[in-house]
Amino acid sequence: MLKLYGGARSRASIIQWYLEELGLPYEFVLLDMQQGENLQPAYLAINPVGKVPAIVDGDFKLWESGAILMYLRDKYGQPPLTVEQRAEISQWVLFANATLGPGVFSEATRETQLPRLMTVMNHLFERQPYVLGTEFSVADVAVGSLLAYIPLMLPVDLSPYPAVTEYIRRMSDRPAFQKAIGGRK
Ligand SMILES: N[C@@H](CCC(=O)N[C@@H](CS)C(=O)NCC(=O)O)C(=O)O
Repeated sequence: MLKLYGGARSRASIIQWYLEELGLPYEFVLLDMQQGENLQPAYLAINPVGKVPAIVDGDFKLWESGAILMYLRDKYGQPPLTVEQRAEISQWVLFANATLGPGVFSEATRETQLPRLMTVMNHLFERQPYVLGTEFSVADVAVGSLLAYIPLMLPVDLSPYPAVTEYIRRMSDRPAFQKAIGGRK
């Protein structure tokens, strides 16, 4: 069975959300990060960087949440993607991890980046319910998880961006989201 390695309140929840959406059986291996279990040789053999999440699927090991999401989509998602569809999903997954997350969660950049990024996302969700249009996809897991973490983790007011707030509510209502992330802080 596929193993997902994570810590309590870690980015492993993002992967867990998608595994739940896919309906795949998996084992969540909870590492005691407080005790540095992620830096012990047994886990460093899976991810030499010592960060979570990571997965082991048969003999295959993979780390970095964006890469894991794309792998799961490619291996277990339906229908198969064209090169262009896959590139567009990669765009959003990379945007979430390299632009949205660092821009909003870093205090140094939040003041300038949050309004800029939320304005773009608000316009997008005024036009369509999901990141790619009318269908939920792994791009929503990547982008939606980070957006949902904003009100859970940051003292910021999202009321100027009602379409983003409504999108977060839509994502949070999904049973798979509830199971993996819920409303926890
Ligand atoms: N870019 C990585 C970030 C991974 C990351 O920073 N994970 C944190 C937990 S959310 C971690 O493992 N921290 C432990 C440490 O840095 O030792 C990803 O998206 O997978």
